[in-house]
Amino acid sequence: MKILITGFAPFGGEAVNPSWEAVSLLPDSFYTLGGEQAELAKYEMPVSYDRCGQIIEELISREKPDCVICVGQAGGRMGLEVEQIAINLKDASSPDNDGVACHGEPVTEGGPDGRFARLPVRDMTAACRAAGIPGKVSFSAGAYVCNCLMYHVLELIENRYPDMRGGFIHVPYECRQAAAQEKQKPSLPIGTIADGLLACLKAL
Ligand code: PCA
Repeated sequence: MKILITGFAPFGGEAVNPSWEAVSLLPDSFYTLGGEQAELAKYEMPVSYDRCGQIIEELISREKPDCVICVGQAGGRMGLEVEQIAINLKDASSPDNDGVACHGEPVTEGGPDGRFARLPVRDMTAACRAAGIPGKVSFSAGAYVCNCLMYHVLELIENRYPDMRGGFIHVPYECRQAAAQEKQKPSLPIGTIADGLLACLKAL
């Protein structure tokens, strides 16, 4: 099985994004819990509403993966969160890294309001917790660029790649980011975030 996995570039004034840092620590190849060999193709995504859809489309057509897992930072969350749903909405107080701000626009004009992950979200979070790392299913990926990318992936699955699986995992701050803030925020060491991601992937 080939898995296309992406993390995001830093945004919002942060020096690092734990999603990309953790993805880059993952092994290139491993065995799933079912004994299947999995190969990873890793890419860093820009934090851009307008470009993320086209880039993931190009990556999918180049890599021809069996599964697409996009990973992003969700500062303030306690553990890894496997997203159940992407919504057809772009709405956030902060602009993206291209300076684009969205306040209530759809990801895709005329698209369905929501699209469910094409992943075993419960098995993945259970595997994460079994590895000793906090994880849960989340019912909101927000309405910023992560949700936008997840919506695009699920739209591509529905319209062009019906046999492909795909979805999104949010990760918390890594410890250095939390340590830089005076107000206490939950965080995990970057190696632990990577271990949690690998546990999730092994449940595919
Ligand atoms: N997190 C943001 C966008 C990029 C990232 O890592 C989000 O949750 O939308």
